[in-house]
Amino acid sequence: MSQSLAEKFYFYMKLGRELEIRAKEEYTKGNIGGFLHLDIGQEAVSVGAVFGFGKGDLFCPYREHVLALARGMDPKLIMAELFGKITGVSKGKGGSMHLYEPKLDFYGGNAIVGAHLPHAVGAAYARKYMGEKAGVLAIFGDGATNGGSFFESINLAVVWEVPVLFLCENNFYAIGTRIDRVSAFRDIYLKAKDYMPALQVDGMDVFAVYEAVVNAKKYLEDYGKPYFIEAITYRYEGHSMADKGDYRSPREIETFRKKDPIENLKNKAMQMGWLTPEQIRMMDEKIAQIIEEAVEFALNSPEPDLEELYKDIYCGVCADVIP
Ligand SMILES: Cc1ncc(C[n+]2csc(CCOP(=O)(O)OP(=O)(O)O)c2C)c(N)n1
Repeated sequence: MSQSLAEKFYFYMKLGRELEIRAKEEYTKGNIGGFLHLDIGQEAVSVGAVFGFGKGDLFCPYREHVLALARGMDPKLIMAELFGKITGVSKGKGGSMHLYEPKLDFYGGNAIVGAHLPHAVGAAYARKYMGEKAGVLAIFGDGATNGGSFFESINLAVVWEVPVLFLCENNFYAIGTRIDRVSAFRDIYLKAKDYMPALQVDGMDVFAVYEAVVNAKKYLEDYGKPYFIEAITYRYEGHSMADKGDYRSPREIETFRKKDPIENLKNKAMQMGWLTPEQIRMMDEKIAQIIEEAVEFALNSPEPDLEELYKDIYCGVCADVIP
């Protein structure tokens, strides 16, 4: 069990990291424009959460590349979306913050901080109403927990008794603002503790995140009510490509780099005999090839036609009625 999980976790965390390292490079070459928020350092939360949750709808913030990969989105479609190409998962019209694939129950990528939390509550209400048990996973940053939509969402989730797992990635910063300057609570889970079961987990340890989410998912399924997890993590890069992140001390960054989630997993897996150096080498090779193919695919894909501007704006009946 631990062996196959370790393999899966390593593969997706490393794939996520390499995809983002390459995306950063392509951004500086001018092949990617607009916003680009990297998850580097936070991969254990994304991968542990998606695999721990299993079946169910996902509502994500704009830092969602690794979440999408773990959910099964094709790296080629992700890279093409970052490049703004028509072959991208959102036809090149969304970019980095708007990866979206209903076939994977992956409902974004949302650029507005905390805006997806009410969506998640609504979706969970609908699923429960239809007699489905799976529930909904809503992921967001610590900054989002200072906004009204967060408190409205946790409140309604309790009042309506809907199965949402609220998972906060606490990386201590909302852009350049450190948590203690804007939040009355440094431990974010305390904001939800009086509403629902709420706990804190080491977000640099993929097994810890996975286990916590598996337990939470069981609670959602058994009781049909919400649950809260705060994962303590860190982003190594700036908030986005426009931010160097130099408001943080080198010592602070170094402290978290020493807890690197991928290195830690690798060392633990080798110590425990779950993975051999040869298996890791083979996965690394495969990942390098996947990234290369994704970039080739994105580079060789066309941009959307101008008429695409008028498509995918209205849905269903409106699309037929409104020219
Ligand atoms: C409603 C809203 N207010 C402000 C912004 C500008 N903004 C973009 S990201 C961000 C910080 C959010 O921080 P956090 O929720 O901790 O997520 P992280 O970037 O750390 O993953 C802000 C304030 C926004 N996009 N939406």
